[in-house]
Amino acid sequence: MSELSTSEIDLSQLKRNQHEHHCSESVERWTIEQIEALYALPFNDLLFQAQTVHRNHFDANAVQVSTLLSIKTGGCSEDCGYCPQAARYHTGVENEPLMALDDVLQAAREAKANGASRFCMGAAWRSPKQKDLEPVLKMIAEVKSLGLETCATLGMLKQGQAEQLKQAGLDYYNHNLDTAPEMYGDIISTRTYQDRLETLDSVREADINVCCGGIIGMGESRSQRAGLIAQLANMSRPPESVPINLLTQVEGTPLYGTDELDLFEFVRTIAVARITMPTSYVRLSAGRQSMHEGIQALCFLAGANSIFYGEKLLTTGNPEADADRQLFAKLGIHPI
Ligand code: SAM
Ligand code: DTB
Ligand code: SF4
Repeated sequence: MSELSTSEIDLSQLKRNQHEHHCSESVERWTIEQIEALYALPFNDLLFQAQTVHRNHFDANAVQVSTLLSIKTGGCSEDCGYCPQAARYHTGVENEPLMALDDVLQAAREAKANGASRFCMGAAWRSPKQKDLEPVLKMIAEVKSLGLETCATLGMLKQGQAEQLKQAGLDYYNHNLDTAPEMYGDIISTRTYQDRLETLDSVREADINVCCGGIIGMGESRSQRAGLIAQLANMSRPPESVPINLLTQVEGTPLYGTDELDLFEFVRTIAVARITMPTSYVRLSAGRQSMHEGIQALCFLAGANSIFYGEKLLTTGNPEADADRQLFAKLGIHPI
């Protein structure tokens, strides 16, 4: 049990934390104990705090809308225990070549016509080879010229690659920490937490916005969920975009069959991310297909203000665009 009483995690504490954030690069803004104390609040108190923080920084009825496209699917050499695209697991996902530029642009035009403001291109690579990066740079430049924000998630970056992506017009790079440091080795063995932090540093140094979050529902403890949030919130600059994914269990992956997370715990995680990262967009990411509209509405109340929009994530399903339009209309949410 945490020794902090919940009254210590009040809004004045939050304000102090935010102040420190602007004054120092090295302050540990959030301890795991403080984050656990947020998790332990009565649900309504937690949501009230999160919504209050949210309203101080954002339009409470605006949700950013991104569309994902898997530009290179399957056949990945890594062993991420959640991922249907790892070649070593038998999930039915085939190894496909990099998509042709015209097909990517067609998908981007459709995403824009459907109301997306950002187009995220994902590739099942450990790290892009230079010969693979060249055509992706072209895709980024062309997608950008359609008037969309661009995002890419291509794995670890080597020296100089982030700069090339920036030059091509990349607005955001997605690279997730996925879980708390002490849980990480149980999920992935083919690259380290430190590798991930180094890629994130290169992205920052190249002046590309950072999109970084994780997955919950992988069998972690609440304290480990708090550990992931602490890693993100204590970055010298927290990520501009924080995707919170609920594990989508895919048959054939090692994490298939993990006990399902209580969805109120998912909502709590969104609220805790919102409170600890007040100026970041918090994205309600994978897993929406297994969430009733009521749970999604609670996530928006808890401060989620971004979603993936369109029938598919990378290889798994996402709610129909029509269903999302209706949900937004019912909640009076406008897409941005
Ligand atoms: N290969 C690159 C990498 O790993 O950085 C980019 C694509 S990878 C699929 C992007 C992220 O998707 C992962 O870091 C993970 O957080 C998320 N993801 C993958 N499979 C998932 C699943 N089954 N459920 C939830 N999130 C998942
Ligand atoms: C992120 O955090 N979630 C997205 C995106 N970044 C690339 C991916 C979710 C993938 C879900 C499993 C799949 O569709 O393959
Ligand atoms: Fe490969 Fe990325 Fe999937 Fe890991 S998450 S197996 S690196 S595609």
